[in-house]
Amino acid sequence: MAEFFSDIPDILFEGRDSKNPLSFKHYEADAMVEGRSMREHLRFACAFWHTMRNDLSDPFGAGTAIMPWDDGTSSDQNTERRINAFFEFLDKMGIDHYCFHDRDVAPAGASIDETNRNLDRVVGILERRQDQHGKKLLWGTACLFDHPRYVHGAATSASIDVFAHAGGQVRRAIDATHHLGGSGYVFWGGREGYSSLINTDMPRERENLARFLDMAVDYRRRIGFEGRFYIEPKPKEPTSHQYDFDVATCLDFLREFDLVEEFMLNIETNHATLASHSMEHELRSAAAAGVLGSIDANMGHPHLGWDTDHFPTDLVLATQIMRVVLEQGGLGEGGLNFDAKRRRGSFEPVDLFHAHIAGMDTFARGLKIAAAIRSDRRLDDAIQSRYASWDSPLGDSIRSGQCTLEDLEKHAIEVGEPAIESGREEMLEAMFNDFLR
Ligand code: XLS
Ligand code: NI
Ligand code: NI
Repeated sequence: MAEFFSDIPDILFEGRDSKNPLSFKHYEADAMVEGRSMREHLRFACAFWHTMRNDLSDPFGAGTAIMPWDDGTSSDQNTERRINAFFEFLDKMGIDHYCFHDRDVAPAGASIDETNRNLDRVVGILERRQDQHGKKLLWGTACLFDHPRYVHGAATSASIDVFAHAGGQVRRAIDATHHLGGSGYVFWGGREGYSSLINTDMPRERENLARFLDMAVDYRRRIGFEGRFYIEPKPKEPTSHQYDFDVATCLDFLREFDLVEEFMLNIETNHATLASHSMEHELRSAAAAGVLGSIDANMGHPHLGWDTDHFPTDLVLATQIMRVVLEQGGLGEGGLNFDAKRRRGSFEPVDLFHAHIAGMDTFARGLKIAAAIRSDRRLDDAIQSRYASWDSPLGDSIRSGQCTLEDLEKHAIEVGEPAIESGREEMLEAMFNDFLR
């Protein structure tokens, strides 16, 4: 029963010639691409914190979002109404998955006991709504950055008491995720980094973070939670340096502390750009190490240097992302979570629909284009032929560790000055562009 968005129709696929803004032009959930439905490839998820809790305030002004279902209180009724509005939204959008932080869905209480009771109650509501609406939890997480006690971090706080609070909170957030059948649980560093090195014992904080994650792995095992654990890299903001800086830094950390078997990565586009990487770089780095698990689909603004969480509407970007995802055979239990918010000026409820439609259609189109690029093969062949000299006996001996520097010298004398070939960068970029239609 439509209650909160009664003036908005179900969003349906109408095809690329439709002029109806409240329809999909490209996302056709059951259409097949490379032998799988778009729904399965894309596994879209909606972020409760942005879609239901973000009032669109910014450091310079108050919230603008019109949310008739939300009276701004932490009452039980309001908490439940928000959840009801959310599931109605998911239904109308045809989005199958969602993600939340513990504190987005359930308010903190005056004591740990009361906070836990609030969360338990809400988990019961979420469970019923999931069943009624046929929705799934992609991942849950704990908000370890909002409360003032986490001002200096949570698992990397200078205070062992804060560390303990964070541990208890993560325990309950994993319980909630487990209870709701979540397919993953995310650790985003929040304030796990430093504001300044003048007061920071960096090695100790990194070690503490590793021990914290160890305990989470141990807990997961004991309760039998089989969902994936993800780390979400981010280089900075709100800290000036975050320990999960980027994919390479996370991999180094996970390997150093012997955690690499236990974690995959949830990679966010705007975090990649904050780290001065392209999203494709981050995805390829993770995929090569077998840890590309899930994606926070958003994008930054080219002129702004912070995590603006724009909805992803860049077709080139979506195509690059889906090309990597297709190459690794999909995201498995992961998905594309719109960790994205509307602009402050897009404050009407209908803008939530426009924003998600824009993101979903962009990715559907990116998926189709990426599949076309793959079946055409010219771009893949260009890379393969560029490295063709490595498919040789010398290449085999280098890869197998047999080859010595003397062998290389002998080979160099034999072949003489190598013939160097053009990289054809612009030709290939033009070829890529030809697919964007
Ligand atoms: C913040 C992060 C956050 C995580 C979940 O920048 O993207 O939203 O995805 O805690
Ligand atoms: Ni995120
Ligand atoms: Ni982010």
